[in-house]
Amino acid sequence: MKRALITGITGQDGSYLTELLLSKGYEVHGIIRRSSTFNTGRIEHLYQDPHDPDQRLVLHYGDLTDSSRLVTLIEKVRPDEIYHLAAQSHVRVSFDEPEYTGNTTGVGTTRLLEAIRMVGIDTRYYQASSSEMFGATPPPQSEETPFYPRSPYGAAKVYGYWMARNYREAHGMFAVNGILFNHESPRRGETFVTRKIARAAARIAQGKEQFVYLGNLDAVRDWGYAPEYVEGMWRMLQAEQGDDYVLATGTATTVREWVQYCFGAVNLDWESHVRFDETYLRPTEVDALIGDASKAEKLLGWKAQTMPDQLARIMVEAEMKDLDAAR
Ligand code: NAP
Ligand code: F7E
Repeated sequence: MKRALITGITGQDGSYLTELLLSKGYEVHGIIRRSSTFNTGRIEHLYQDPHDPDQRLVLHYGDLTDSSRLVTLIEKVRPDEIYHLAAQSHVRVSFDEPEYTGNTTGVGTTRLLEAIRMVGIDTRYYQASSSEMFGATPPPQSEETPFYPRSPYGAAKVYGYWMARNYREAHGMFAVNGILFNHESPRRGETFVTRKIARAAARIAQGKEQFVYLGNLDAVRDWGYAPEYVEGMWRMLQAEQGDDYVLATGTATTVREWVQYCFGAVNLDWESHVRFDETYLRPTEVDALIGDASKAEKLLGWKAQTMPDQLARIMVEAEMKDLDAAR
């Protein structure tokens, strides 16, 4: 039985990846942060009693800022595959907390890579790199596009990208960079723009709120569906050698168009409900991200299936269902 270790198992991608790996027969180990309230909501449906002799999902406390814990965990679990997904992943927040973002999203990667090297296991490593690394470089963006990050988050991810590549080149590690464009789902954090808007459209349709406050409506993003992207991560680690791949839909959607899709799904006129709040502007914005995923299609047989208009509908319907269930 293959054994995987996932950092960031409680996040959007961690939860879908855990479902995928369990369905493939893996034993899955996940690192969770100690917190005073439960942070395991996204994987609650997968929880297995530690007393179950057939337990295949095991959770361990740990943190990206704690090197010695990463060493003891790698030593204990000795995974065949490591998916490094944990990060302070919010771009706007990274301007408020640049040092913390650098420490977790950037140096946290080095701590993990170094823990693997110190323990000396032969494992395959996935680095959650991001289209935010391209930043100001105009689209379309591929594996060959130069990086020009526009936030502390983007800069931290560029550092993590090069550390993963360096461990591949310097130490012969099977290390992969998945350069993923925005991917969304009903499990997306509530403060990312797609979920925020889908949630607001549903709540406004049900009379729970009247307005949603947003920043820049002109930004262009390439929004795909998260469950398809975790399949791509897995495929990257099954390849013959470690490499770097872009995953994206190749489509361009503005925030304004996303608003139109979501409000359209509940038959509302968006202009009556959307208000501007400068709090949501960023000191430096990434104007346009549109990915070219042809390498992943050619080498991994991966292609995005769900396009942004369908995705908006999926997310609004999920919000409506949750509101109905809570009644
Ligand atoms: P997410 O929902 O924000 O999840 C982040 C995960 O990291 C959570 O499990 C979080 O734990 C954990 N974490 C944060 N700080 C930590 C720390 N100091 N120690 C240990 N764990 C920590 O992110 P996501 O959307 O699933 O994305 C997964 C990865 O892909 C991230 O690295 C993100 O930067 C990257 N990425 C995402 C996208 C996207 O569009 N979603 C695109 C490109 C790259 P808690 O649950 O306790 O907060
Ligand atoms: O913003 C604009 C905002 O926060 C998208 C992360 O997963 O994807 C994500 O980063 C756009 C930006 O995602 C609001 O200015 C307008 O242009 O949903 P977001 P992001 O910054 O693209 C990348 C690939 C990652 O790697 C990151 O981890 O929407 N925008 N008004 C707003 N954004 C937010 N959050 N809230 C607003 O009210």
